[in-house]
Order: sequence, then C-alpha cells, then structure tokens
Amino acid sequence: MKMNAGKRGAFIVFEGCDRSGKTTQSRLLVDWLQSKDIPVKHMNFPARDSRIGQVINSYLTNKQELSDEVIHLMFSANRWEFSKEIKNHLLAGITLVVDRYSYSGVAYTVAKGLDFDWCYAPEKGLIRPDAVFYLKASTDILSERGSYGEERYERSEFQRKVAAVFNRICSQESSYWHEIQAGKSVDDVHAEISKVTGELMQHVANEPLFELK
Ligand code: Z5A
Ligand code: MG
Repeated sequence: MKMNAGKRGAFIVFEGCDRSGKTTQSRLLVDWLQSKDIPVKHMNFPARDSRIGQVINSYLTNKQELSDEVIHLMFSANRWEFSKEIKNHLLAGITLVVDRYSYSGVAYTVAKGLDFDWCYAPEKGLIRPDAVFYLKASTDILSERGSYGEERYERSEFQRKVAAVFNRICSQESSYWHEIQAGKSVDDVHAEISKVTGELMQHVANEPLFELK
C-alpha cells in the first residue's frame, strides 16, 4: 500500500439489505481506485476473524444464543476494535472502502424492536464516513438473487423492517448518504458509484476527520 503524505484518505461505506450488492460493489470500487493509483484498503463488518468477530460469527450461524442487547453491543465493539486502525489508515492517506458499518448495527437491531437512540449510542465517537452508498432495492428484487441462506436475519419480513430503518437514516443523513438504485445492472451501479467517488476524492484529502455524533 502506498502512502499519501499530508493528505488523508477517504472513508467510504456501503450499506443496504441482504444481497443488495455491497460486497460486489465495494470490491469493484477498490479495483477502480487502484486503477487510478489511489492507495486503498477493503474492510468489512462484522470482521469475523477477531475474538469478538468469532462470537458474532457463531451467533449469526446459529451456533450460539445471545440476547438482542448483548449481540448488538458485540457488533459495536467489533467496530471499536478496529477504530484506531481505521483512523491510522485514513491519516496515512489510505482510502478505506468498508462493507457495512454502524448503520447496519442500528438497522438490524431496531428491526428487532429495540429503541433507535439506544442502538445508536455505542456508535458515537467512531469515525464518520465521508460517503455512504446505500444500495436500495425492493425485497422482491433482492430475494430473486437467490434463496435466503441459513444465517439469522435472512427472511423477507425482517429485511423489510431493516430497509425501513435504512430509509430513515438515509433521509436524516442526506448530506453524505447517496441512495443508489441497486436493481440496476452491476455495471450501471458501479458507474454511478465511481462518478460520486471521483468527485469526493477531489476535496476530501484536505478535510478533517469527523466523528459520529
Ligand atoms: N449485521 C448486524 O446485525 N449488525 C452489524 O453491526 C453488522 C452486521 C455490521 C452478516 O452480514 C449479517 O450481520 C447481516 C447483517 C448483520 N445479516 N443479514 N442479513 P454480512 O455483511 O456478512 O452478509 P450479507 O452482507 O448478508 O449480505 P450479502 O449476502 O453478503 O449481500 P451483499 O454483499 O449486499 O451482496 P453481494 O454478495 O454483492 O451480492 C449478492 C448476490 O447478488 C450475488 O449473487 C451477486 O452476484 C448478485 N448481484 C449483485 N449485484 C447485482 C446486480 N446489480 N444485479 C443482479 N445481481 C446482483
Ligand atoms: Mg456481502
């Protein structure tokens, strides 16, 4: 990874429901940034390899039961585990492209019926993304992308509730959230995202880092 002395990297996050294309699009964006010679690193949450990530993985794969509150705080703690690394990378001039972040944390637990403000509280103080690409498509379109898997949360009714929370956050955080119609082709979605990213890269390098408030 190259360094970009004196200029910070951009913090770009992908959010959206199951199968909305976050992993596909975040990897394409990393390739696109690399093709422009921009130092970049891909990350994803949950980061299942850390100690906390392993607990999250055993919960998601139905090997372990935890209360809604405990697993919520685990997801948040998993981001805090990497918060210093995120900050250091950005300050070293490395752009981060991150597959899911705090907003997934809020959306999935609020969809279970917990209070929005309670869910958001442990995210405060984490680095705020410069841009969030919200990949939005109807649950019907997304369920056509393959049958739901074995993990928790992969059911249409629950996904609709998750989408409602993402929609709410998208309208509240409209200054840096970009709603992308995820039902379009992979290439069309990528073209839209790379255009916005190109504009973002023009100005973000000299801006300070922001925190979630
Ligand atoms: N979770 C949480 O509760 N709290 C938290 O704080 C966090 C997460 C961070 C695991 O997440 C679970 O953790 C997740 C939320 C919860 N639970 N659920 N549901 P994950 O990130 O490990 O897993 P995933 O993201 O469930 O979803 P996914 O299946 O990986 O979806 P995706 O990354 O958005 O989609 P994709 O893999 O890029 O594409 C899915 C398929 O669609 C694939 O076959 C593609 O080839 C296809 N695809 C992609 N784009 C298109 C287009 N444009 N057209 C047609 N087909 C497409
Ligand atoms: Mg994924």
